[in-house]
Amino acid sequence: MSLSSANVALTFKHYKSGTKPIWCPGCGDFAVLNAITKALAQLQLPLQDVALISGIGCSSRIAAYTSVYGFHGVHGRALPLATGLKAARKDLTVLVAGGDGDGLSIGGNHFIHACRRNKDLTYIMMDNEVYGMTKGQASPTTAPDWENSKLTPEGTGIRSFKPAALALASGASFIARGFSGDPNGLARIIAAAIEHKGFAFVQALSVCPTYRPEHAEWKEHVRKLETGPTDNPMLAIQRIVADDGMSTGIIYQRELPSLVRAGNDQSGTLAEIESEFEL
Ligand SMILES: Cc1ncc(C[n+]2csc(CCOP(=O)(O)OP(=O)(O)O)c2C)c(N)n1
Ligand code: SF4
Repeated sequence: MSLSSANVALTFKHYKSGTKPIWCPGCGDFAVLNAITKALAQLQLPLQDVALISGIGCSSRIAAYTSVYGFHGVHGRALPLATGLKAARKDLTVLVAGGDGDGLSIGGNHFIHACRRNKDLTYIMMDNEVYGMTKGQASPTTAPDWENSKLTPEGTGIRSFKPAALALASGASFIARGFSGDPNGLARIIAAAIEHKGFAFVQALSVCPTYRPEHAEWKEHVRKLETGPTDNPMLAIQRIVADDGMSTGIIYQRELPSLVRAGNDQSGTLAEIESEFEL
């Protein structure tokens, strides 16, 4: 019997697997894990109705730390895995999580197309502006003047992506930003993202004390957005470009069509899906 059907109120602890995370002390990913599990508890989603798909990176380990269905995939391929799962199992709430490297370097092409397809997925990008797992290389969100003495001694000299702008230009229908230093605020954003029908993108600023210790300063700069969400893309892009990337809240939310062809309900029982592959 599932916990929910036994009428037990689920707390965030029910959504944790009990496996101890091996993240470094102070890693922002602990707070993102708390925010995701709090959001699931807020929505009282039955454990067996949720799946969390991730790629590879420190942040992508998160799938193992929750008790919902999980798939720790390959680097940069979390979104196509999740898209396939959602196509086959429309009834599941599908969350996707990973790092800025996973989602914007090797997985960048999948990111823009996932936004465009607008499938009902919640994508949480844990943005620490660095490749943590492989020991501190610059990522697509690293500022051009970040001097990593060993690898990029004079900075990359390459302009960084603004993930929210990229998501908007690519067609995402929900765009928000949260911060590991405010797990309750991040949980509320993730809950709203899950409830949104369509592709919801949440950029979770997540500190990496090991390779970006200067991000301890983020807590001085992060602030709440002064405005509520808009459904006007022109207004949204103006707000995103005018901002320094440190404002948190829901930036943009709009109802947009999803990639599901009319009359082609892609869901089905396992037996029905299996029968499609019978020779
Ligand atoms: C195909 C492939 N290429 C490269 C790697 C090496 N690799 C593992 S994690 C990673 C980047 C991790 O950075 P990010 O996604 O930002 O996550 P973080 O570790 O910072 O949470 C890379 C390049 C890999 N595992 N597979
Ligand atoms: S290297 Fe950075 S991102 Fe990876 S676990 Fe340590 S603090 Fe977290």
